[in-house]
Amino acid sequence: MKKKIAFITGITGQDGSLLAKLLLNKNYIVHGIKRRASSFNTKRIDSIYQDHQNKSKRLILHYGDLTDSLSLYDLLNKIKPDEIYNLGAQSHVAISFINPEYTTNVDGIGNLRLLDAISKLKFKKSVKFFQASTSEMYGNQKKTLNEDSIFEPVSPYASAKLLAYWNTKIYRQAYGIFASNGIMFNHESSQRGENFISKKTTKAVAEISLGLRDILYVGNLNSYRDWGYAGDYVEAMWKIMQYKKPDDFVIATNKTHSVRRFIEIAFKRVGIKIIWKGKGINEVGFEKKSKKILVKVDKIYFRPNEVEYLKGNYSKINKLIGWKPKMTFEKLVNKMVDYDLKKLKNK
Ligand code: NAP
Ligand code: G4F
Repeated sequence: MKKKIAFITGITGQDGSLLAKLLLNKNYIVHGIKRRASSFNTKRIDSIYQDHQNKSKRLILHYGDLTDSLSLYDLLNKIKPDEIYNLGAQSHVAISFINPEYTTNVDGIGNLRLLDAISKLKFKKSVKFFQASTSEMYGNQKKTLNEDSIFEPVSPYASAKLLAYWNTKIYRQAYGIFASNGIMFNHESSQRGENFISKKTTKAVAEISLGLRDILYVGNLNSYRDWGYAGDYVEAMWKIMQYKKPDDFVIATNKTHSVRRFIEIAFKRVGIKIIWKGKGINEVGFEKKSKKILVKVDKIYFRPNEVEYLKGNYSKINKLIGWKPKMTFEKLVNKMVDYDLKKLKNK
């Protein structure tokens, strides 16, 4: 049987690397674009790298960028993929306030470049397209969110992603392209970027417990996120692409936890009980036993606009596709702390 061909943007990122592994296990041929960088940016996929000279290789990397229309079109035309997963993005919300134009170019127009390229391909009707949409598009509604909830983005990242979300729907309707949105709530893993709160916390907790660092500095302790496991979420992406028709699906856990709770659980894993004292930017977290201050708030990590509360409802994908998250929140935090501890101990 002919092997399926996938094309992944963002293959060097958290989700892209996990998805590439999933698809290789399913016997796909996987193509991905990596950005030119002055130092190697492929560490998340080094374990699955296959030599260019290997005739039967199933992982093929190309230099590419979501800001470069013609090269995207050329690659798609040559590779003729069955499935395209658009995971490439400037994915940090706080940084989108600092680099808004760039974020809009990559996250918003990047999606349009791909969709427009697909619409010009002879085989456009046989290609499937997945867009990595985000719960950030909902903004501040402080209620459980599903596919029928309205969107009220509050950051340049979220508005760029909303542009991509709508164009995915528009190209589906206008050209009959199989184009689906996964509206994903936060998902983490040991492979998460180090400036997101989950990885930043678990790495700092591991370092503090080994005496390699004194303090974890954070921003808003009181925001809530619906945190799931990235391994479960890439499974959902693949399932959405195998569904009989294109559609939009919330991918979430139906639960929400505060940043404060995340930090408490991470410290608990290394035997430290955190007690909070003070208010606002003067709040600190100290170890109950030693009274040592281990967590401090720094206003540099606050955003000009904050999404205070996110909680999704995954009923639709569960009912139509049979997906549900497997990993619990506490298990996820523990797994991330354990990974960071092991990595430091093996250094
Ligand atoms: P990530 O770890 O930040 O990975 C982003 C990927 O995009 C990296 O491979 C990055 O390349 C690549 N990229 C950045 N700019 C690019 C450009 N101009 N052209 C081509 N590629 C570019 O993000 P993630 O957590 O895996 O998330 C995957 C996708 O899901 C993103 O679109 C994100 O916005 C979306 N999403 C994520 C979550 C979440 O909680 N993780 C939730 C909802 C939606 P480098 O490695 O070279 O930087
Ligand atoms: O980990 P975060 O930076 O993730 P955020 O902003 O929720 O965005 C992530 O999830 C989105 C889906 O909802 C994705 F679309 C997006 O690409 C990304 O993957 O921040 C989580 C919360 C925020 O409320 C933030 O203000 O943690 C708060 N926070 C508190 N202190 C911090 C910090 N965030 C970061 N990054 N660093 C801090 O020191």
